Amino acid sequence: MDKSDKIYVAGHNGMVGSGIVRSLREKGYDNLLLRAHSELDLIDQKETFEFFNEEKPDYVALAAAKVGGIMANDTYRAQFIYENIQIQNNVIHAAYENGVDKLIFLGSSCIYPKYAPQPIKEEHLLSGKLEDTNEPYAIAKIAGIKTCENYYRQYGSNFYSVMPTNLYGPNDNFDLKTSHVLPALLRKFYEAKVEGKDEVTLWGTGKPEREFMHVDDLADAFVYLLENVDAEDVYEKGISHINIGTGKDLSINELAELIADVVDYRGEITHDLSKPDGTPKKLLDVSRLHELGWEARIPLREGIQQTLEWYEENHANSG
Ligand code: GFB
Repeated sequence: MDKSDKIYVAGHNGMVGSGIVRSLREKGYDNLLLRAHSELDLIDQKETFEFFNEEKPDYVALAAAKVGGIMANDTYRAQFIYENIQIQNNVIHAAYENGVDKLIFLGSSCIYPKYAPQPIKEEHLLSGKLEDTNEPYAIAKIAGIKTCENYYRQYGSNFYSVMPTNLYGPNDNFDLKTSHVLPALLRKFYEAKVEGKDEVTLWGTGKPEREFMHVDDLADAFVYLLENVDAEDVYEKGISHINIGTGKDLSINELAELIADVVDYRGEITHDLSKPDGTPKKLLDVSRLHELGWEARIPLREGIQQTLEWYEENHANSG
């Protein structure tokens, strides 16, 4: 790869896309192609094809997607399946038609069966039933993995997918109805501390276990793979994608205690059992990623502290 290669980061205003942009810039890539949602609607096939035809990017980071936490996934089910399939189909096919050198598609660990063996290996894809709350999103992401794989198998396209674990960090969604658990708890504990409340309520039992990775780690892994790993390195090993995670997980109750400690909240923690738990556990097996030469670096406590500081600077006073 050349530092002046034209790299299109689809979804650059989101948490993942903005992390990838920061990482690419830090590493000296200075020809980034970026379009806000208001300038280019990737759900629109004609607009997307015209954009690729005009711009002819060399590389594509496909981080544009409709995402959200457990309740957003369960509520906006039609939008999650339609918008995600539409975006990825348009971008992947346009990349193929315009001879893109490499495309990496981002998914999520919810693609695996609800009761997959732990830690979850890439080979466990499509070996059992999915978790119902995020089935539409998971089906869309599985379709994206298979689209990349089969464009490689039929056309030889250098396209493949990476599946990050639950991510957090700057530019995350802190809306309590639609966010993931980590930003939601960070906000809840922060507000309880500032407003002197003596109770914070978690959704569900708090028993499910999750693995959390800071977006800067994910972005570093992504650029490492973009620079060093091709589609044939993935598919020739008999897998369709690469897991990206830290290899460590904890329960939601443990996460809540950790965030309470970072925020210095000393009140009570209660549970709203009318809310779903989702998958009981999803810890990724990251041995393939380690074999490829990359490991996560940011410890969870440090990442939460940094995200809290970002939240205080960017959101805390803006309501
Ligand atoms: O992060 P989260 O929304 O999504 O929830 P998933 C993880 C766990 O935290 C669930 C519990 O057991 C929630 O019930 N939880 C406790 C909370 N308190 C809260 C809260 O205040 N807000 C939220 N959001 N959760 C998503 C998938 O699953 O993970 C997506 O739906 C995607 O498709 C994403 O894969 C990474 O980890 O359960």
